[in-house]
Amino acid sequence: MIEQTLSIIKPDATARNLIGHILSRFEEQGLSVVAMQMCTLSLPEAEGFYHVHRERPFFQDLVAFMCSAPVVISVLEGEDAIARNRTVMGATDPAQAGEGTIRAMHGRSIEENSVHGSDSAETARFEIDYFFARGKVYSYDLS
Ligand code: IDP
Ligand code: MG
Repeated sequence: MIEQTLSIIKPDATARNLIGHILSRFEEQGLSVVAMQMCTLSLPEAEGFYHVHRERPFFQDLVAFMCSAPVVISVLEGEDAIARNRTVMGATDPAQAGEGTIRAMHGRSIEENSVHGSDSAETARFEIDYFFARGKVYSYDLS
């Protein structure tokens, strides 16, 4: 099924000049960029985005990290885009991520792991709507 998912290139990756390389990985794996913005998140924006994690011990560190440098936020579209993006990203902890995944190649730690990707259809809808007005998302394959 053709789906859309939300991707974030995190501050550790933008700071190391990896935007183009990471976008290339998505495109090589059949994911198309259909909306994009670069910005530095505010603390309230990052807290709202990660609200499902608000009780976790790393929450404050995570939001501070996400606001520490610019991020590139994009909507990716393709066949099974949500699961496909998670496969291309690799496991949360770069030390556990499969060879050739973005996190294995570039992640610095379980927190500074270079990319975010939605984990379900419901999350993808919330996350896309969080950053993009619906009329601003181009679509190759969805009506
Ligand atoms: P995911 O990004 O692979 O979906 P989640 O469990 O949803 O992983 O966690 C969201 C983000 O929180 C991770 O990508 C990572 O940046 C950070 N994180 C997750 N677990 C830890 C941890 O144990 N310590 C510090 N940061 C963590
Ligand atoms: Mg997650």
